[in-house]
Amino acid sequence: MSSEKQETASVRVLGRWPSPFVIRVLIALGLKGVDHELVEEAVGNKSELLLASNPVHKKIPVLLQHGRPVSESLIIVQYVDEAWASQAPALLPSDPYARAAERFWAQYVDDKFPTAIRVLRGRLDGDKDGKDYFGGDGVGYLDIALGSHLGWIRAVERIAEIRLLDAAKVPKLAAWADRFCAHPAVADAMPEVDRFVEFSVKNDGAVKAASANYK
Ligand SMILES: N[C@@H](CCC(=O)N[C@@H](CS)C(=O)NCC(=O)O)C(=O)O
Repeated sequence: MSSEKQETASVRVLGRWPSPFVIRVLIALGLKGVDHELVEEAVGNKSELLLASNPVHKKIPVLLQHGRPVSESLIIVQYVDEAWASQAPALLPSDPYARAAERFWAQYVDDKFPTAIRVLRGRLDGDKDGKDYFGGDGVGYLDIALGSHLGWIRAVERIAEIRLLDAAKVPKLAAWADRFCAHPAVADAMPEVDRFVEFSVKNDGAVKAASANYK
């Protein structure tokens, strides 16, 4: 086994598949081509490993590399970018100012969803360069922060029979969402909409919670 292989074989993510925060981490690892294992946490019964790995927040996701834990999804995505810096693509720009701006908007997504969608939609509409992604020509940090919610957004659209990303009303955002979800690394990491819908039916509260977030 090459040293690179040993390096990547030892990455585990403590999580649960429906969590957008977990999906973020899986997308980042997929983009970097890092072998990893998703260790599913049981609902309502936090594992000893989770409690020991993230004793402050006790939340998923946690990334474990050689047993060393990294918590908080946005911090994990940045960690993945830096720990596998030699593997393309870069998720954050190299320029410190541009990096700060990406991190600012990603944090805004977490703090002010869904206002953030409206603000970022405006950014896409005002983009004269016609870039494919917030990160430029490829999927980047901010794309991952926002795009990780698309599975749930689409499930809510289907269940509640509403259009949240209507191509007639928000063509650039809708096109971005389609492009993002079709990206091979995203498609691998993002569960099918049907799975979210099925999960919602089985867990009555899930879709109500998701609708409140996304509407
Ligand atoms: N800010 C955290 C949010 C993570 C989060 O909210 N995780 C939820 C699942 S989606 C969780 O672990 N909840 C269990 C709990 O709050 O005890 C991140 O970005 O990683």
